[in-house]
Amino acid sequence: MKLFVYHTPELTPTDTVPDCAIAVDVLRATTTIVTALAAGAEAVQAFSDLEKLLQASEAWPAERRIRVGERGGQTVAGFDMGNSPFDCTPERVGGRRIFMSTTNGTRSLQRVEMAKTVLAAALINRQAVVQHLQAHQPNTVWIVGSGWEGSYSLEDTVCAGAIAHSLLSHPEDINQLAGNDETVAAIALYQQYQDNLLSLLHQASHGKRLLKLDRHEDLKYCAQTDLLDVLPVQRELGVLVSHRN
Ligand code: 3SL
Repeated sequence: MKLFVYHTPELTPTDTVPDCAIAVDVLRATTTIVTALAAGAEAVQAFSDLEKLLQASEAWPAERRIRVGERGGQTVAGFDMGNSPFDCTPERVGGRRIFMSTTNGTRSLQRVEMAKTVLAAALINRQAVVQHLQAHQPNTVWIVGSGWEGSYSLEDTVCAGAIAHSLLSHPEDINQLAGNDETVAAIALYQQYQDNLLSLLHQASHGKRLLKLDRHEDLKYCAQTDLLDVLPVQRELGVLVSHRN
């Protein structure tokens, strides 16, 4: 297995697709996707474009859909929910399809949607992702951070590092596993912060943005590792369902 970390969707190669692509948006889209599926949502359908989301969701029975829209950390006017994982209770999302568009996370999912296998990862489901990779041994894996509007984010890189680090049986295996320098750097970031992930999220620029919006509890939740044994897998273009390990 060769693992490549890309910090943003824009940095992924455009002339090839991997066997397995893993989209990461710790704050907060992929954390919310994992939580919604754990709470019994039928599926999460991701859109980068709000208009396309509204059109597609119109065709779905109103009582079986939830429209999640986030821009700049805030709920989009007219949408049912913003992007907080705390909104994803079984009462609210159980049995429903989530139609979701967020500033960055749904864009990275869309960027890798042509890969043979597409997964969504966050810190809260790190172990579920690792188990899948260990069981299936794809030849090439991309972990794609969502960043913020084209720029680097600490929280997505540390999650990439957490996944990569768990794949190493011995430290020297890094030479075999790492497909690019970003992978080595992500592992080093994780090693530095693994016992203090919440403080890293507090230092992250998007973490600071969310704290200004009073989302302290969201950061605490998103900083937890291996909380849920849920693996979001793309079943059809843009539609993620839960694959329980
Ligand atoms: O950028 C995104 O996709 C969102 O996850 C941002 S937020 O955490 O909902 O503000």
